[in-house]
Amino acid sequence: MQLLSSFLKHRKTDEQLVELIETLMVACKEIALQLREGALAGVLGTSENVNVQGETQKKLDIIANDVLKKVLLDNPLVAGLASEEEDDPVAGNREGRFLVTFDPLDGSSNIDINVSVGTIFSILELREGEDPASHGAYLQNGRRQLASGYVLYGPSAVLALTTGQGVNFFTLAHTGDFILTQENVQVPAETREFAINMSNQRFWEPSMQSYIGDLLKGSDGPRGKNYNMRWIASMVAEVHRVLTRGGIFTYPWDEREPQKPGKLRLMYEGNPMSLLIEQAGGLASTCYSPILDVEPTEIHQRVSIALGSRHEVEALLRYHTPDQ
Ligand code: AHM
Ligand code: MG
Repeated sequence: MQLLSSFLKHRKTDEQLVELIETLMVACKEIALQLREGALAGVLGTSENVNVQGETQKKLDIIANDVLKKVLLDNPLVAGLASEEEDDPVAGNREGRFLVTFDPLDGSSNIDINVSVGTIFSILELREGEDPASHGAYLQNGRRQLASGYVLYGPSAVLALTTGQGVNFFTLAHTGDFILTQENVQVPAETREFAINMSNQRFWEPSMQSYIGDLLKGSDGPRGKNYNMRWIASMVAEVHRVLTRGGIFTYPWDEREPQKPGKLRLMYEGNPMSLLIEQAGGLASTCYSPILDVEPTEIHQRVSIALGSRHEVEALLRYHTPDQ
């Protein structure tokens, strides 16, 4: 039985990074407890607030954000943080070394129906001379992430973590420890499973229409196999499925908001998930180029996402190249 911290120390992970990850897990354990109590703790339902994305915040969005903020800002290693639920970055310790971006409770439309949600996080290093209260400090490309991961709050709470040396799963035990339960996770290269919100079909680009159209043709179509579809509306749960048994998950650009390339956010959804997927041997793309190569221009910027099993994402990319 291997605990999270001893596993990381054995791998000679930077000690300060280990300390920061442990701090993040203190917050995630608290969030897991609040979620478990649900209606008993009076935490379900909607608040009066609207976040920077124009979305009405759930009570638990705010609770999870406050827990993460408080726990992180108490750690002197944290120079600053940026959250889906905060308009602007929040500065931490003057001597701090790390920046943390996070979606405190992803998939929160699922809270009231008791379906899986999760916390997504990304860890960056503060660059010399940058101000952790400024947006610019966080605008680093995804390949600069020191670590990323999520905690899925499902039937069990599971941490998927990468520090750039592969991906490992840790399960939250009743003792309060995260214990290694799967080492060196690999996304199978082939799949027969896709995940997309089909109700948006009429708004997609023609290339996405043809790709999904061909999947739906099954074994008689050009892809030559029958596909199954899943949609949980909780990216953490979808990515966990993809990491566990393969698949492709996509939330593409659609024509309703041409200025916003997709629904999901780059800095605390696209980048951390893409690092996990690449570290597990899969691919993560905007449908045109790797997500991790996108140069961010805004903390809350959106990105079109297609990630998962290598051969399936490669097939999707062929539909999006100009000569197809
Ligand atoms: P959120 O961060 O506001 O929860 O939104 C992100 C979620 C993802 O978890 C999920 O993949 C997607 O939104 C679901 O969108 P839709 O409502 O179109 O099904
Ligand atoms: Mg989210």
